Amino acid sequence: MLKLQYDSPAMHWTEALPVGNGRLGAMIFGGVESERIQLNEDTLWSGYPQDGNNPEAKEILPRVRELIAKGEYAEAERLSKGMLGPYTQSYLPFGDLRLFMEHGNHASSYLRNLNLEQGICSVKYKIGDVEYTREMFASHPDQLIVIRLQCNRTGYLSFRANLDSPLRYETSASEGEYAIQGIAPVHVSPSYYPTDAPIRYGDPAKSEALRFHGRMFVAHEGGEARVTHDGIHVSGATNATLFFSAATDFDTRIGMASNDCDPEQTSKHYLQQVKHKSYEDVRGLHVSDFAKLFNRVTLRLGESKAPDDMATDRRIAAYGGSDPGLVELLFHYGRYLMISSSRPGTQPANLQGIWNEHTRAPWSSNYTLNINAEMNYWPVESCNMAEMHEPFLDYIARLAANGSQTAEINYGAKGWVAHHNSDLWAQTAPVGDYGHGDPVWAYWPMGGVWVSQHLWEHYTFGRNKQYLKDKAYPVMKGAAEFCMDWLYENEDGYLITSPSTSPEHKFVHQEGKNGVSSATTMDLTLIWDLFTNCIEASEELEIDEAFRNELSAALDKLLPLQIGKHGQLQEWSKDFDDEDVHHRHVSHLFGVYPGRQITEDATPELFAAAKTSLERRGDGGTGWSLGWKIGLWARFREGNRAQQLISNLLTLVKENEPDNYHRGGVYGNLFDAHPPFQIDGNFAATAGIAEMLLQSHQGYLELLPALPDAWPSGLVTGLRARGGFEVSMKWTQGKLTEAEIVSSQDQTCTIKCGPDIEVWEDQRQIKTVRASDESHLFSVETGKRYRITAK
Ligand code: FUC
Repeated sequence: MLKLQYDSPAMHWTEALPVGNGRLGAMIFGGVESERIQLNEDTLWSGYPQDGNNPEAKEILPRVRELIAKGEYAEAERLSKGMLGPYTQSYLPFGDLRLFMEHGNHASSYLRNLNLEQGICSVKYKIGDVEYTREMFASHPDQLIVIRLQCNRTGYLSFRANLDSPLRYETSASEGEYAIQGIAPVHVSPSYYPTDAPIRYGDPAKSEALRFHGRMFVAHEGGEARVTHDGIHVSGATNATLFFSAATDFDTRIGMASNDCDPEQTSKHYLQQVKHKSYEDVRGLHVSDFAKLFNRVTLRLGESKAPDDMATDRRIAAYGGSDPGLVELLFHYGRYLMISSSRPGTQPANLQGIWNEHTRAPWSSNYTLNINAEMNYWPVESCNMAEMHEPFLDYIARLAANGSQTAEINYGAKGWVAHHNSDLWAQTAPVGDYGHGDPVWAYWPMGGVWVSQHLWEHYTFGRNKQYLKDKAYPVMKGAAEFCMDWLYENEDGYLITSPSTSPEHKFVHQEGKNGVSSATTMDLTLIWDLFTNCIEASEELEIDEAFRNELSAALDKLLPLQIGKHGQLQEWSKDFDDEDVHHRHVSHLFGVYPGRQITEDATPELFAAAKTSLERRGDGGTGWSLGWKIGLWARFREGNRAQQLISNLLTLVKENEPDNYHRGGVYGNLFDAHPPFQIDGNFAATAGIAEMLLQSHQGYLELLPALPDAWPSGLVTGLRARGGFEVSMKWTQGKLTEAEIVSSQDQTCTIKCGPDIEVWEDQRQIKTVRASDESHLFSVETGKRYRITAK
């Protein structure tokens, strides 16, 4: 069984176990006498829609560009602070559901686990000879968090359950239900912004802040239950089920609070729906919903020596690269977390997915667009969770709507722009409190360009033309239109961006260290990617020929990427030295992964230079940085190196370890540790492992491109590839033995893999392809299964 397991309750939040239905999240501690279930609702953020656009930006811009052209970077940087806007708002905790058990704390035979396939967290222990069990899950079909308590002796279950919150709230008891309601702050400052009044509440009568409401009731067998001002009291029962429901008044359709979304009514509605159902029915529905998604992909990477009952935190501590089962668990955990934090209609997974206990969470637990928000969604297409992508794709449309105003007001530009950070309100203005932030991170107008890659990837994996036409292409085109206005010709006739930063990393020049210059490699590769995707999209749709030609012409004039004095792919348009050669961001390697501009076939010199850059960066970095490097080494077809990065990520980080910008790992609950906790590294690891097994960014399927020696035999089923393919593979002694391919449409399929292969349709062999053949090409029909055997 795929599970995380422990033999004691969580002492810290990063040891607690997450469940979620995309909207509601819970972190379960598993305490014996007092249980804490920390709650989240994904629309509960501080603030309200505000105008952060800054018309002064366009006054300042020409002067900044001039200074950069003259090499006066320090002054350009100082001036560019005037182009900034407000910080984003913060993702908030909802509260805590607490259980106070009336059996004390002296337990034996304690076990706690999280079943990844079923999405159920269980706790089991004995008090004397009486065995107590708890099962907890977040049901997507019923939109509830469900807590089942049971004991194996009639009448021995007695407890109280209540709710509280770090936000302003009150509780009440009525109609046999216990409720909590409150209001979010109108403003929460980022944790890194020093201020005396970081959390501000508005006047509750007039505030535009979000209202929240949560409620629960109990169904029990035996004994009695009462609901009072201090919670739900159950005494002398044998089993009891608590159903918890919550909502805010955020209206997804309009992107703000609305009277049409009464959180009390919504919460009551979901509770009402479940009242006539049995626990078994609710559980059954949840398990079938969850397992259906989870079981789309299976993975076996070899035999593990870890004992079956070994606690997961100890297993992480013992990992030395020789426990492929733990890598399987890490892979599946990313899928588990995605299914639990991003469902159609919910908000996209933020820096912490949906799980956050802090009112001032690290980096506001927001959407950080210069890597982290995109990274969250790297595994969704390849790992067969395409519909989990939808919240992010919908959110990009909201960014595009706000971003067209920012483009107009800040830059007088067409199309739409987004910058470094965003939030529930889809802020598109730069952050930095109008001059507080350092432009090296706060000034980065490429957010819209990067997120647009996701619109295209969703199409290229799924091949739904209607989606491309109606949803993806118009937004991609808007991002490209902004770039067409933003790019300008330098004195050599090349198109460049300016001001331009390589996110968060400074360069060293004669007068010091700065972040702002022109035409960083990241800008150029992001724009190449967007323009190329727009060109291919407009060709597929047979529309917009004139615009397509403009984009092609612009691509031809983009400043070429350059190789620097160390043989590295230059990060900046001049061959500056790095502020920190081991810096966590590897932005200039976007064109290798997740982009597709730099490949061995198309650009061999740049590909080699990019590899040199990655060598120079080393194998360290924050959790998410390690995750990115897994995917990059996979693209370089260096399986052992990718495996080394997985091992580095599987370093146990203790809760009390301080924030670290150089070396990450995972916590006891396998959450990615920057540190602090940040979920993107989990998702990048899952995506990176898939990338080691299957690649499709070059117009063909490459089977097992980066298999490490540590996984000599194994199998994977259900991975997806661009072009609309689903692929399963088996290998032994490091070589493919068998594969199966299903296509979502009639087309030709091109395969690249080590050995000679035979292609079978049913029992009929349709083709033999030798490894030495130019193209491994065969025709496929929609929905048919093609078996490939290696010779
Ligand atoms: C960027 C990164 C940090 C962190 C933050 C959320 O600023 O450089 O490491 O991940 O985003």
